[in-house]
Amino acid sequence: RQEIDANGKPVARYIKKGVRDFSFAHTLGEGSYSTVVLGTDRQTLKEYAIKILDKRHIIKEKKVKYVNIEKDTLNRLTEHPGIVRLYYTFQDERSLYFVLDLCKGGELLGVLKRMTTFDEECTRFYGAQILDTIDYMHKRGVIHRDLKPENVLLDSQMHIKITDFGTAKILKSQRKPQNSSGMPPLDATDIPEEERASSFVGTAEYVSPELLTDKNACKASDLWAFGCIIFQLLAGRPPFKAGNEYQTFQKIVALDYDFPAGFPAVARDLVERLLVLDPARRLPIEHIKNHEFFQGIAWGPDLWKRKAPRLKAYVPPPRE
Ligand code: 3S1
Repeated sequence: RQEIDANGKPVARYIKKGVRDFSFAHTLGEGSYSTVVLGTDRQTLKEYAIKILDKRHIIKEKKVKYVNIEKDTLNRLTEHPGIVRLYYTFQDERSLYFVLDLCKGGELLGVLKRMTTFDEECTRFYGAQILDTIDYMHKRGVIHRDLKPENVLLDSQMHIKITDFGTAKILKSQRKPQNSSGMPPLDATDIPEEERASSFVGTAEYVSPELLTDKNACKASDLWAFGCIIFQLLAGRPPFKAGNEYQTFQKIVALDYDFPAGFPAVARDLVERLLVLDPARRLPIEHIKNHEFFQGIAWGPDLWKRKAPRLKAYVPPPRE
C-alpha cells in the first residue's frame, strides 16, 4: 500500500494479510495436525490452498518445532516452480494459517494409482522435475527427509510441486572449504552429522538404510527416496513393502527387493545405482542428470516450460 507520511512524502506501507482477506471454500485434505482448505483472495480472486493448524492441538501434541521447521524451510525455498510456495502466514486466536500454492491435480500417488504405472516417458518427465527440485533444495541447504509420491502434488499444468516440509532439516554450513592439497574438498553437509534427539523416521517404505542403522539423514537420503519413487512409477508399487513397518525396515537394510519382469533395463540401472546401502556410494545428482535414463532432458528452467506428457501406463515387452 502506498501512503503519504507526516511530511507529505509517499511511503510504501506493508499491510499484513489476515483471515478476513480470504474467502474459504471446501477442504482439500486433512492431516493429523492440519486441514488444507481452498481459499480465494477477496481482492485479486487468486485461489490458494490454505493450511490451517489448531494452536492448542499443536502445543498439546508438542509439534511446535515442526510447524516452525515447515515455515522456515518454505521461506528459504521460494524461488523454484517445483516447491509449493508459501505466500503469507497469519493467525487468529485459535489457528495458524499458511497460504500456499493451490495444486489442482492432487497427489502424484493418486494419479499413479489411477494409471497403475507410468511409461518411461512419463517417468522420465516426472522424475526429472522431482530431481531438479531436490537439486534446488539441497543447494539451498534443505534435506526433505520424507519424499514420497503423497508429498509430490500436481498443479493445473500437471507439473509437480513438492510439499510437506514439516520434517525437513536445514543444514547449518553451506561453505565449501578451500584447500591446496589437490584433493576434492569434502562437503561437511554431505557427511551425516551427529543428531542426538533424532527420533524422526519418515514413511517406512521410503526410509533410507542409514536412517535405520545410524539414525542419520544426509542429502543422499533424499536420493534413496528418489530411487524408490522411480521404481514405483514404472512398477506400480514401491520396492520395499511388507506386512508391517518392522518387516519393511528389515527388507531395506538387507537391500531385499526385486524388479518385476520386463522392467526397462536403463531405468533398472539407474535404480540400482540409487538403491545403494552406503549413502556415500549413491549416484550424486550431477551423475543422475547425465544417466542414460534422462537422455534428452534439458535441465534447468526449460524443464518447467515443457508441456506435461499425456499419461500412459507402462506396457512390458512380451517375454520370449
Ligand atoms: C492434507 C492431506 C492436505 C491438499 C492440497 C493430504 C495439501 C493437501 C493435503 C494441497 C496441499 C493432502 C498443500 C498445498 C494444495 C494432499 N497445496 O493444493 O492431498
